[in-house]
Amino acid sequence: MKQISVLGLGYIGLPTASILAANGFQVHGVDPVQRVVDIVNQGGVHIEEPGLKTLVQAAVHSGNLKAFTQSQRADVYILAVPTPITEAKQADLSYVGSAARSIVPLLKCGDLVILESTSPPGTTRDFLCAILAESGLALGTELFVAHCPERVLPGKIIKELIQNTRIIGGINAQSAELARQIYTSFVEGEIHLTDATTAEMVKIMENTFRDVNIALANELAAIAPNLNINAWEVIRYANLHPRVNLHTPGPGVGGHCISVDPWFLVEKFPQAARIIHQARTINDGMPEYTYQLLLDTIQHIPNPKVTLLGLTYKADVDDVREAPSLKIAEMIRKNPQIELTIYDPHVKQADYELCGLESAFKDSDCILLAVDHAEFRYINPRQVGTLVRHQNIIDTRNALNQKDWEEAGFQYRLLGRDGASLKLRDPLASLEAQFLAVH
Ligand code: SAJ
Repeated sequence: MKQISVLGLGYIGLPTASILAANGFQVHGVDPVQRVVDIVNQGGVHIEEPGLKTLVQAAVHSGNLKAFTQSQRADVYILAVPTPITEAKQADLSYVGSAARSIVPLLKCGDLVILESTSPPGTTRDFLCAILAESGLALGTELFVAHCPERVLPGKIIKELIQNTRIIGGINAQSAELARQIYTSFVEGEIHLTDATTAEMVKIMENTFRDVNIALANELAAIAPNLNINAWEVIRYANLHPRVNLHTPGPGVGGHCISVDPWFLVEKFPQAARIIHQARTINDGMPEYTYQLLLDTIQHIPNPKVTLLGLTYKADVDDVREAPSLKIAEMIRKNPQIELTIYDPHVKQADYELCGLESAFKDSDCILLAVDHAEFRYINPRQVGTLVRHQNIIDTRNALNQKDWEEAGFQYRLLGRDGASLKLRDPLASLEAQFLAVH
């Protein structure tokens, strides 16, 4: 049985390492953070994801999964490290680079290296292979290399790791075939083989499709109030058509994937990637749009206190990376007139001081729901009504029952139906500004 090293024990690496261990492989999980390594070796988890704790516990107790801070010799190396973007919206491949360099001295003839991190097209063939070539092994005959992008949805990672279709792109056919042999051990979905650059592009286009579609929904959300109609209702009815799948508007697109990956194309192909760039700009402008909706709601209240519900990048996760609510909170904090309290039942550590539910509502003048956590649907509007100073609530995710809140005396405002005079960030103006800033 082959030994596998998984580099990076985050949202993708840890579940992947655990599933491989549960399927009988000897797995070394590698992460530079000692705390992460210690937690995993005790059978624990450092991130919130349904089912992950049980899986890690079983993998560690079986003796098949051990975590280390240093790269370990193996037969197969899976790189599952972050590929963020810089301030200038350029891909930061430094984590891929250092993970790859750390295994170069360990590589031997016949080994397989798989990159799972979402990467700009050409990364595997050009960037990764150039580093691995330092091993002296002939790529494609002595050392095999493939890109197998992760495609799982946070919140459903374990289920999707097993059930989703996988696309494996090799630097040659043999590399792809060897990678397939690893994934067939746990993937129940289909496995398709292609070249590495196509696999990279498939993954980026999946997330770009979603980003452009969300931008379209956000445009609709800005149009609908001017017609005195509800964007959410338009979406619901349009989606009854068999070939329409409009996404939903919101306070912005967060996370480490959809708000990042489309930039990989804009950076490489600024002239061609026009719609992609505009969609990014519209979605990046949504926290600002939401903040305007808030100001519009509280304009007549002196020294208002605002309660922000939700700090994570989406519902029912604990991940705050690129979260639109962080940006909204920042804008509120910069306004000396407004006092801010934040409540999020999923977030344990953050740069912001979080409150308990009751103290978050106490004397509030406006509640702003920025994340549709399941818990928020069970908040009792009548109880909240006794705590607040003014009964205003803004729902940016169409998550609450309007009737219940109105019956309890609240003024309920919905992003996509209210705020007729508000403007989206001008995509063309900022397109030009960003283009000049980057190039
Ligand atoms: N959002 C909207 N409207 C929508 C859908 C999402 O505003 O209709 C917002 C969310 O609130 C969130 C952001 O977009 O802020 C992204 O959330 P998401 O649930 O769409 O996606 P992620 O980032 O959690 O996971 C995506 C998934 N990609 C696709 O569905 C095409 C996942 O399958 C990928 O594996 C993951 O990116 C990744 O790692 O790349």
